[in-house]
Amino acid sequence: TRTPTRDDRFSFGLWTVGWTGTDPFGVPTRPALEPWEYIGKLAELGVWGVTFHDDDVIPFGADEATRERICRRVKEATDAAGLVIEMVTTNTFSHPVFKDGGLTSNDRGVRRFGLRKILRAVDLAAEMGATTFVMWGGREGSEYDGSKDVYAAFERYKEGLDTVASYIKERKYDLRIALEPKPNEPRGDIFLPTAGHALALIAELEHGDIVGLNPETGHEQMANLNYTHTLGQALWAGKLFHIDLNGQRGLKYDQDLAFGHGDLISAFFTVDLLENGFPGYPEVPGYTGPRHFDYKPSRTEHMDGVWESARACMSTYLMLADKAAAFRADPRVTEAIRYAGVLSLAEPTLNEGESIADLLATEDGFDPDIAAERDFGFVRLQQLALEHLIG
Ligand code: 3MF
Ligand code: MG
Ligand code: MG
Ligand code: MG
Repeated sequence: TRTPTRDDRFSFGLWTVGWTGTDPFGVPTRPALEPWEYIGKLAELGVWGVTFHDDDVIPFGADEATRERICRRVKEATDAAGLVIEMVTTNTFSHPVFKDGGLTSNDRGVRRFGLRKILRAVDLAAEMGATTFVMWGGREGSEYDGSKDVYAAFERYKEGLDTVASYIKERKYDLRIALEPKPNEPRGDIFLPTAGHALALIAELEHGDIVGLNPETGHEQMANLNYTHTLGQALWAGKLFHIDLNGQRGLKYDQDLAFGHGDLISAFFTVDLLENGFPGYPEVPGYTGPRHFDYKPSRTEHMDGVWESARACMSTYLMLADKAAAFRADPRVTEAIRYAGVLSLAEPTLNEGESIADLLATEDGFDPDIAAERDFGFVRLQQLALEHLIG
């Protein structure tokens, strides 16, 4: 197995390795370390960057002096370790004040407080040199339909996002917002349950040009969706600003397993897309951002197991990248892809300059019954992928 290096651009949320094992049914199973201890250890593992929520490093409600002191210490630690702080985000879900949301709470005072907290985190992100500002609205939603005016909620979501985006522009920060969709948990239903919902909201924004997506493997899979398709559509839309890689086994609570420990075939094609882009469009730049992990080291593990699991995320990614490269280079795969017609999907359906009338007038000698006899060989292609994956 390859050892990760900075060139692989792996990054981890401090809240991932920093998770002490608290869940709705149990207390912590591991100690909490200081932010700089995680930073040093991650650097040793070959990680390139770290990310965090404001509250992961600055205690909620800390005074200005404490905030300053901690921020300086975190920045010094990452600089000393040679790590990049590539993304910073806000926590608008832990404190009870956010129990009905931050930007879409029914309580206007809470919304104003939430917006101030987010704007301050934007300043923090810029100060730390981050280029992405993720917004996961985990408490934006409801349990009961009668409790929320959905029209108003989207008005307020739009107002909030446009306020944050216009602040970034006004301050001339080199920052882009990445919305993180999730269908449920902790709310019964969360607004922006899928990447598609988030793209639809972005299209309605005034400052949507600097707003994109941060799709998480498990979040899409919790909605029974195909994560690789989500990444593909986000890339096509020019909106794949950031990613949260992890593992999820089917329709359950948010498992946040190590990357690859959920649906392995899906993980293979996720890595294939991230590393090799679209087969029919070699000129289209694929994803160039950080390979960011958002997972939870299972609460059964000691601290050693925490580092083991962080290493597992990276090494699985690298193994899959090698296998995807071998898959793409295999002449049998090239032939199966040709046979399957994968590349011909890149050809426009209309001829250049052809009018709709021309299309309607020609039959091209096309016989649907003959075309219906075509074999695509998709199963053979998939089996070749599997051979590369586990063979
Ligand atoms: C929850 C998440 C969040 C977000 C985080 C970063 C706590 O399911 O995935 O992690 O990723 O807020 O934006
Ligand atoms: Mg998550
Ligand atoms: Mg998750
Ligand atoms: Mg996430």
